[in-house]
Amino acid sequence: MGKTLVGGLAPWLLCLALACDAGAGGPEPMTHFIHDSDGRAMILRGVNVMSSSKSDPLRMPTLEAPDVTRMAERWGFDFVRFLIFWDALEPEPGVIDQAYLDRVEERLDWFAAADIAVLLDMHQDVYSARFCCDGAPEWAIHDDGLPFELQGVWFANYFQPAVVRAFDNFWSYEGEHRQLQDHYASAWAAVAQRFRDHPAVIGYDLMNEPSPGSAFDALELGRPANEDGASATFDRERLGPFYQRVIDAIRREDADTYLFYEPRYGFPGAGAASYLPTLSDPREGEARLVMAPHLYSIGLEATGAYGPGDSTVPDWEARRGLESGAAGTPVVLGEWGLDWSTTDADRFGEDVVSMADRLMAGWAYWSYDPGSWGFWDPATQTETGGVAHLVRPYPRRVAGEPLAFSWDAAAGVFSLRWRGAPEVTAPTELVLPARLFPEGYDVDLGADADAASQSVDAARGVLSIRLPADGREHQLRVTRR
Ligand code: IDC
Repeated sequence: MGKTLVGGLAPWLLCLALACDAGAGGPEPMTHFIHDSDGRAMILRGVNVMSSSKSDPLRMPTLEAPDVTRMAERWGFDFVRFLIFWDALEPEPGVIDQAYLDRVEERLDWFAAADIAVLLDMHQDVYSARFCCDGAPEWAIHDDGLPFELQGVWFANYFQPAVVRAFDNFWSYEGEHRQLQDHYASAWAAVAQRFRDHPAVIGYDLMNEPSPGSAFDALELGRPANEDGASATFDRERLGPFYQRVIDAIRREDADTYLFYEPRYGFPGAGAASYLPTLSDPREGEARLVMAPHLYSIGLEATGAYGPGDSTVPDWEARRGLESGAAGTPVVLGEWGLDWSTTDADRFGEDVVSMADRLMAGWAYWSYDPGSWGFWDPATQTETGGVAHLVRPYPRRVAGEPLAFSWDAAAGVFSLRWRGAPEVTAPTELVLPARLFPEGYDVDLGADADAASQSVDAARGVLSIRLPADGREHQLRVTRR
């Protein structure tokens, strides 16, 4: 055990010590997965639901039950990252609004009925609604009276003095506002107490894009990793201990739900290093911690073009691959997204989805909201260009250990390799969205053909394959007719 851990850490530490390029050596696919109650590895693919809830007085998304069916049946999704907000949850210190959780639960029931797994995401943008966006309740803002001037681009507000100070006060657990983190952790514990047995809920995303406040290093991108820098100090001394406090508080209520944590807000989303310390899961048995980073190309966002030299995706793949390997966690990309009307949107979209397949990582696209970032653009009354990339075959459940999978859209070929597990008897399930296979498909299971039994859920486009449970390696190919 000790040896494996050191073995896993060594290349990562070496890389930090040598400040080597994250791309050196080539990324490795994941070897850790989330498992369902049948012991199958879960590859989660879906959407964020939804930005519209940020500005809704009841903090609910503009989503109806038929949307949920559509997600599963039309797009082939089995995963939703559902936004919840501290200000709705704990409107007064120590008072949990159970009516808010009732509204959340109503939506969770829709997802459960569609067999969509839900990650509850405690969302914040720019600390709080007071400063433009969403997150903390009014009583949890301590900005020491510093100025705030609303900026045109939402994320520029992160650098306003009042916002920076509000974050600094939140992070300073040894300072006079330590009750902020205690409240935050207790609010999470209340969510866990309420939803630990809900069949849709797979995980809790502890905080959306935790911003380092005054520790934000604006010049970090492009520099080699620096263990002594402000970002590393923030990750080690602020963010890591904060996550650990929240993890411990949730685990007092809920031993089993997966806990998802994000690198700090800023350049890790574009491929820079995270310096988070290894977190510990106090549950009995295997840890259930998941790294849930975001991915956005700064170049694409800032200039509307994805330059040929943009190394966001390979940098991100290498960093997150090494970090998750060292931490022993699966990776689920909690957010990635783009405006599909921008130049080179197709190239970026394809780079991300094929990278995620290589890593065998899950993802939640940002977002299900209508518009040019989403699936349906009301302005043009058409599906966006994103649909061609987002609707894609994947193995939603694997009876054993996934070894590799890929989709060749031009050839119409999906391939999967996995190693069976003697104790897992439930079937492997592939999502093969009907729109990609208008004339159907052929399944080639090679040597396993005779032993396999297959069944299809046509409404959902899910093919289930049952093989005798053993520890052998299997391989299949699905070919479009
Ligand atoms: C964006 C919404 C946008 C809204 C803004 C602020 O798309 O309509 O004005 O939030 O509330 C993130 C955030 C996520 C952002 C998203 C896209 O987690 O909340 O949504 N994004 O900008 N981080 C990077 C990008």
